[in-house]
Amino acid sequence: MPITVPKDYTASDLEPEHRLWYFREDVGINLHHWHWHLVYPFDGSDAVVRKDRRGELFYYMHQQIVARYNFERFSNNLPRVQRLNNFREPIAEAYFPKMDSLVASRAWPARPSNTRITDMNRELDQIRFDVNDLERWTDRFVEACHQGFVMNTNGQRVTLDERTGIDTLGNIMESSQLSINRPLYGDLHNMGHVFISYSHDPDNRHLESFGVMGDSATAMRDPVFYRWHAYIDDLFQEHKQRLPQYTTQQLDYSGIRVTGVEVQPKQGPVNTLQTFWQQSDVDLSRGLDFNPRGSVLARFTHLQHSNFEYRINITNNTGAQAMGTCRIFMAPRNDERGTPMFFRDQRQMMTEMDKFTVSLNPGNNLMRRNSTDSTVTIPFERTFRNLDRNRPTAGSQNEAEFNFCGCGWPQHMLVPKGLPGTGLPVDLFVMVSNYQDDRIDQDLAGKCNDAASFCGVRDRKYPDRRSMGYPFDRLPRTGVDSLQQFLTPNMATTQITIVHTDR
Ligand SMILES: [Cu+2]
Repeated sequence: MPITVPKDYTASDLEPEHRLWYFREDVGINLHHWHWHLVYPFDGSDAVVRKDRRGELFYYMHQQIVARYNFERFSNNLPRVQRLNNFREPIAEAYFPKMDSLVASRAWPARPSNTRITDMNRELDQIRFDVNDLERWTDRFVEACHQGFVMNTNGQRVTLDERTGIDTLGNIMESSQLSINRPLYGDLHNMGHVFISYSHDPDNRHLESFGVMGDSATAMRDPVFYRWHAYIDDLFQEHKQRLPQYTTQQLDYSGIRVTGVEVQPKQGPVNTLQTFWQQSDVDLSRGLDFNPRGSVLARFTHLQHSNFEYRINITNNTGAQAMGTCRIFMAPRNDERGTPMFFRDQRQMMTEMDKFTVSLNPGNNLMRRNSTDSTVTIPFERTFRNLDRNRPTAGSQNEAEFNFCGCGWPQHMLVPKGLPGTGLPVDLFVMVSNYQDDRIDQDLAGKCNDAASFCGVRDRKYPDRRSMGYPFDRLPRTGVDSLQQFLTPNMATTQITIVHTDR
């Protein structure tokens, strides 16, 4: 007998933020986030923490979460998420997790509307920080971005260059033990989580533990997670905005033209994606600490979409075989007021859908790619796999690889929810970049790399030499105000719609 997780168990429709319950409380999304922080810990043995571009991946994976969340907000007639940029202001958004009434083995404290974060002094947890600290760390971070360098612990300047600057800043921001100067730059992102998670009991007088924001397995359930990360992302943009803009020469791939792109769902009209609700049963017995052991099935409702295929026409006029990297993104076409978005805004909502290598014959090529092959996602069965089945020996390399394979955006959340009726208007974007500038030569045999865009590859280099989020990670060249104006011949866009059926 499965335990049914009701659709509306944490709030009612009196709370507008509750419209996004299906995203925030999605078990798969939370599993992805937990796995990500598990395989990219911020402290521990150096061999585990010091992974290729891990600071940059911290920035990029969370930037993409905020982009996707904003997408979903537009699907629910809500405006973009507001940055939590004033630590002295009460937090309007409340969250009452209620997980104890389902399966969690401890009570997760709630945060009522308009709670403020205050100076923290929890003797037992040995946590003592002031709100001032967050403000000081913010200022130092922004100062580094504006000056273009950070100061290491020997008082030497380290330039924030185009290639490694974002990685340095990612490790400072989180912060990880790789931070170049923890005494100076502090621990902004993590402590923000901690401040919010103890906002109901900052000095432990009520003997209450931390709320959901204090654990990577549960943090994404809380609306404030996205306000916090919108703020973190905005700070990274202080650096990104100062990098040289990509020139048309850098963006283009001479001789390669993308002449058309469309999406064809399994059923239904071309260029229309369908979303709907689905009920699934998963075994949650691994998360429970009571006896007897055995299956504990939970039946929950989640977003789903019908699978589809990208069809991309590419002309190769180089006269020889050519290799390229196909990069697919999408973003809402209009803002929350219904007016077409400026490129500056739209680029930050560009949601990565897929990225793969293509081999192009001279002349015309039709590339077909299934949505289930996306390099940001892992299959539904992997997200909800049984962790006891085929589990390698504890502590072995194989076990580490097994754990790593659980990292990846859940396939059922690849397509943002649509709007009913005429649907949500979306710009689909495709680019074929020059493989010579993208390639990383390495052996990936036996490695999980199907969600490499968000998770990298364990103990290997990030399998794309470009900046993460390329070509949308920087401000556009002068004169570019719209996506159309941004395009070089090796790029194309198509207007598609996402239609949601509320059943
Ligand atoms: Cu995170």
